[in-house]
Amino acid sequence: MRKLLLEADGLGAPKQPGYILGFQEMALVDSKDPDAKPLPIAKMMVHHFLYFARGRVHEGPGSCWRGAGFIGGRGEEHPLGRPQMTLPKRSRDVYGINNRTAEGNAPNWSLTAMVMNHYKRPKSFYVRTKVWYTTEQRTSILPVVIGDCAQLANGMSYDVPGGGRKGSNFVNTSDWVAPFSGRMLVASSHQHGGGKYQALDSRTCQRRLFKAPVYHGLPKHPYNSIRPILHEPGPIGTGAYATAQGIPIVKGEVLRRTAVHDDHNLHVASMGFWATWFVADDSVKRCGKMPDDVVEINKPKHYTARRTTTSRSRSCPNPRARWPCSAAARWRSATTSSGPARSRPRSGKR
Ligand SMILES: [Cu+2]
Repeated sequence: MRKLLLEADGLGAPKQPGYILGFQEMALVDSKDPDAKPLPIAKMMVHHFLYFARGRVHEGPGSCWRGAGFIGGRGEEHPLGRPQMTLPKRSRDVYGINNRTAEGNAPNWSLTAMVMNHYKRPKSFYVRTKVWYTTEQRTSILPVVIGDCAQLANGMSYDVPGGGRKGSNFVNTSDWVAPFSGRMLVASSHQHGGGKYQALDSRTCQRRLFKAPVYHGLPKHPYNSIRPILHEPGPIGTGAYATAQGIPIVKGEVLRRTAVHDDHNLHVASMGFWATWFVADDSVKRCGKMPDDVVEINKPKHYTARRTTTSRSRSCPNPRARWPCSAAARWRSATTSSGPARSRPRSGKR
């Protein structure tokens, strides 16, 4: 894992203050040629990229990552390097993330990159980031990470102990109280291997906002087939949604996130949080009408609904043995026993 400074010099990060309208690409490449082909994920696997513009204005309250200037990221659920945390084109004419300091300058960015090298030799590379950007005026988007902020010290991760009967679930949940009134424009669920789905509900309005599936790769997908296995294969997609109208959320409204994981097997460093984009709006009504323009934006073409495992401890006498013994054995069996592609995700039992 590396943390890199991207200076606001027009090369690392934008030189002019302005608005980030979305991220088109976050890719690993071999050269500075703008058309260089991204390195294959089977060779360089991106675990995550996280971009920050520390010190920028209009961060907005209520995020687990407040003060960090979070502006965007790519997880394993974006194997193609298109992070999807973006808006439909017409909304880019209206909204953007304010990329300027209180003094009116463009802030430096930083990039936290975790990449796994499968070239089996030391390898240098570039991270190519393409953003939609404007120096025109926009209404500020407030990126808010909704999770259990107590997990922040552990990088937002927690272990799922496993050991339950087949099909059993481990549920991690937390409540978030909206510190302002606004409209939620984007909501992107983040989970790792072992995740089944993550829900986001309004307790105040007694309604479900999203139930985000976890999409797994087919057996031949690089996540399942690359060796050596460096960690449990993650999803190739997770439920992510965008709406230009936005979901009305009033100040004080309580949202509950519910991350559901498989509890039959051990899952080290599981995650469950929502990366959201809001715009502040005091005109929203309590439990106002839900938008009718919600679209799902990160659903892969081919996937399986759930990784299935046949043996949890084939080569490990102690099923609770830590990685890599039991885990590697399970993943080996998992990669050979995934089911066929389904048209609809199957959700776990609660
Ligand atoms: Cu993660």
